[in-house]
Amino acid sequence: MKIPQNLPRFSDYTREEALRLLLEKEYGCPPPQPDTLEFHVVRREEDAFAGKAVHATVEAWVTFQGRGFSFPFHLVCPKAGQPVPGVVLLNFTPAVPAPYLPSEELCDLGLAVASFHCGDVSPDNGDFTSKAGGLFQVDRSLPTAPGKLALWAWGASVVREYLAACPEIDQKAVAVAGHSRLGKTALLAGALDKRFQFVFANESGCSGAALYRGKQGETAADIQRVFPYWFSPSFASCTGDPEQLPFDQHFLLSLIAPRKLYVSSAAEDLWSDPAAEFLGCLAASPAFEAAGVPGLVGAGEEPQLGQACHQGNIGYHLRAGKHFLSREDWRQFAAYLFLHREK
Ligand code: GTR
Repeated sequence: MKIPQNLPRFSDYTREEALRLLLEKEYGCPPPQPDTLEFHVVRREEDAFAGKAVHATVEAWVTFQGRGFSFPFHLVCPKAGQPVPGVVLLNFTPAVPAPYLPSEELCDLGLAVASFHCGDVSPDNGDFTSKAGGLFQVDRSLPTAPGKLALWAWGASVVREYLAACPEIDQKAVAVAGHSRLGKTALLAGALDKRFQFVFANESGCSGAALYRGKQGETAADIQRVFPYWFSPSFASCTGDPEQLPFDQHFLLSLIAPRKLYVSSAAEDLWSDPAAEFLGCLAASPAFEAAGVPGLVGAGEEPQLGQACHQGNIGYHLRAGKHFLSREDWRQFAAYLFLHREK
């Protein structure tokens, strides 16, 4: 298991060029700035989760060119008496708590989590006429139109905007997090929005942290065939032979430098391919080093089961088990965040 020889070099591009390449060929161009953005707290529970936290339900109202749209999100913030790190979690359900969102445990870890259901920003299917797709009049006849990952990443930035005005949040320690398709989205949101100082991508696999070249399990052709709407229409012309791609996924990871990136894999998640996710981190490390910070540190050439590499600006762990955003993943990520949080 080695970094493929013919990997395109991120250092051949400026950051802007590399980002443009990924947007034009893979994810599509993100929506423009809306005309107005307002937040309305529609419910506030002062003593949530055994009285440990405040749980606010917020509606984000967005207008663009005379059209309007809103989506709900939740902020569960531990009562810490001082600012706490914040995490914007893209989730598969609006529920709080939820299987990937163990709210009480996350409060105990000292994290405030703002979560939203990706489907409330744009449904996870080929519909681009409702919600954010309708607001921005997404035209999928254009090759670089945004796919769903780009629309959901936009939603994460809207929620980040809300956190920016919250005194209970440590503004120097705000993460974007997601699992699987939403782990891919978290990486894209982190690449696009530098206000996320941490990016946590759990089992993001194909089109996430995993390199396309040499990847086992899901391939670029597989994902494009089943989920064409996650990507720009132009992506269809790129997925034939991964060896011919002008980029690979270490470009996406490199765009997060010099901030903090955390990638996690599960040993039995062969569809995502832990080795390919790990190699993505190794291949992105030079971009972090070029930015003056360490990339993945202390990892060796292969991921080790149970090992967690927390020292560098790329963190990584491989846990036992299947495709799931588990408590163990959250604990590792929280440990990484507190280790690297600026004092
Ligand atoms: C699968 C897809 C993966 C991953 C996963 C998920 O069907 O092939 O790339 O995104 O869905 O999001 O749960």
